[in-house]
Amino acid sequence: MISPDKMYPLTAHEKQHYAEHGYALVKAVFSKDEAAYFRKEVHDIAQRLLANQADDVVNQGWSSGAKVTDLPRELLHCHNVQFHSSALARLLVDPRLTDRAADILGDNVQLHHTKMFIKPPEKGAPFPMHQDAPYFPHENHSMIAAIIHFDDAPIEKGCVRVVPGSHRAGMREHLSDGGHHLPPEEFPVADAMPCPAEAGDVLFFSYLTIHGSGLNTSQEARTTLLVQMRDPEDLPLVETHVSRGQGHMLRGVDPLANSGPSVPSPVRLKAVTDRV
Ligand SMILES: O=C(O)CCC(=O)C(=O)O
Repeated sequence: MISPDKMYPLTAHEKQHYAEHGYALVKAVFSKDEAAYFRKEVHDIAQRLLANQADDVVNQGWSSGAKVTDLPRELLHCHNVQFHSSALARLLVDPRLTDRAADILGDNVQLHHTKMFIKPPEKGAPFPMHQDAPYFPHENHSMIAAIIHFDDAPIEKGCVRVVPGSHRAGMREHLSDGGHHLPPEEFPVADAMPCPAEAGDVLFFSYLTIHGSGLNTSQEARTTLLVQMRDPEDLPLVETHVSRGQGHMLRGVDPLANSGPSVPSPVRLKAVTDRV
């Protein structure tokens, strides 16, 4: 049933934990069966992109992964997954996700961007510790990430790690060689608090919370979808990190929306192949 009511709030403990530590791991937001379904959708996207030889689907986790390890590393990723799969589009407006997001950032929840990550077995690329804020700074710092886990992410799979309470100290100076990151010797990934999760769990955290992740050394892939969301009245300080689907309302309304022409979506031209 579609309803304006908030049906899936955070618990009082989760809210208090988020306020104090800048993150909350919410267990079993989605069922194991749903997680398996979404996992397949994500892996299918990766396979289609690889078959299409799409740019940058598979990389080394950008050059910043080298700040964490010298070992071989690989990451499959894709932004804007809701344009690839209707299952993932539906997931973005699911009240089990958006009601909880609303408990953190306010009743109106607007999409900033999505990105899927598959950290392959044995060499799944790590992320050095960083805040997301330097990538897309906003006036009121309402921005949050929700990392939806589609398979289990124990420590050995390179689960996300956080520095609890770090959101309270505001935006920090970052190094920007190979993506924004904090000095690895000052903020080693191994010293951060691991957030091991199971398929169906969602990790919410502020874009000011320092986070990163280790190498996946296990025999299984780690599959996640990151959904970055904001209060639509919280405006960006710089025009950067603009993506397809940005501004889509996931819950509530956009009080600042105007009636101007919509931004045209990219033209899709059929590739000329040798099928003539
Ligand atoms: O999924 C991960 O391992 C970390 C991702 C991350 O830190 C980011 O995308 O900002």
